[in-house]
Amino acid sequence: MKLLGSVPSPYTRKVRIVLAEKKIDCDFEVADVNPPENPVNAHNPLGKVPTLLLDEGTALFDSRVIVEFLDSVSPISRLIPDDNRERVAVRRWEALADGSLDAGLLIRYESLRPKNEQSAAWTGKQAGKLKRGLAMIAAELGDKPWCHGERYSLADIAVGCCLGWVEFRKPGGVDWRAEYPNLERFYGKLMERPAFADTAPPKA
Ligand code: GSF
Repeated sequence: MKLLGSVPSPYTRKVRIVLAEKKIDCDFEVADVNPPENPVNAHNPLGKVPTLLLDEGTALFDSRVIVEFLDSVSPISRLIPDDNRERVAVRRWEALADGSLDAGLLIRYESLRPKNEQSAAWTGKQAGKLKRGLAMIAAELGDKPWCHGERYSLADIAVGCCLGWVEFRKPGGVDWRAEYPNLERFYGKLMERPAFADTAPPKA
């Protein structure tokens, strides 16, 4: 198996953390998806990372499909519960974290366009989504040790990748550490895990 990804990509980080927690061996190849014609297009028409190449040739995307596949191939450290209601709760956390990130990425992509083409209204709309997303994450986590239930799961991984990337890129100047002490505590605890520490985004 080979994972096409990039180090700063938060969705790639989610997959790399799942691989590490589940002790699954996988090659990692850095792929630059910035140019319209890029090496990922041949495997994934969307030209996005992460994309996972299976040994028999199938390419899996996006990160949600990849992590579901990885969790099912090894019984070590199950990260997505079997029970329907529990699974939906964990995947809802993932949708909240990934959706907040999606808004953050749109802010960043907009900021990279020529200044005179940037829309303050568009950026403001995405910033609203990101801020409401983080507010919900902080409120639903509260003082609990984990996002869902009594144990570490994909919910914590997804939220941690969202926090790590928002801190790295600071889209719209959002600073969750200043606003939410519980998220600071939570991210600090996640970073004690080698899977998190080893995949941290580069210092901005
Ligand atoms: C999002 C992947 C994505 O936007 C997933 O895998 O969960 N829903 C997808 N990846 C970005 C890189 S990133 O993580 O910052 C990407 O590939 N962008 C290139 C593009 O053309 O959008």
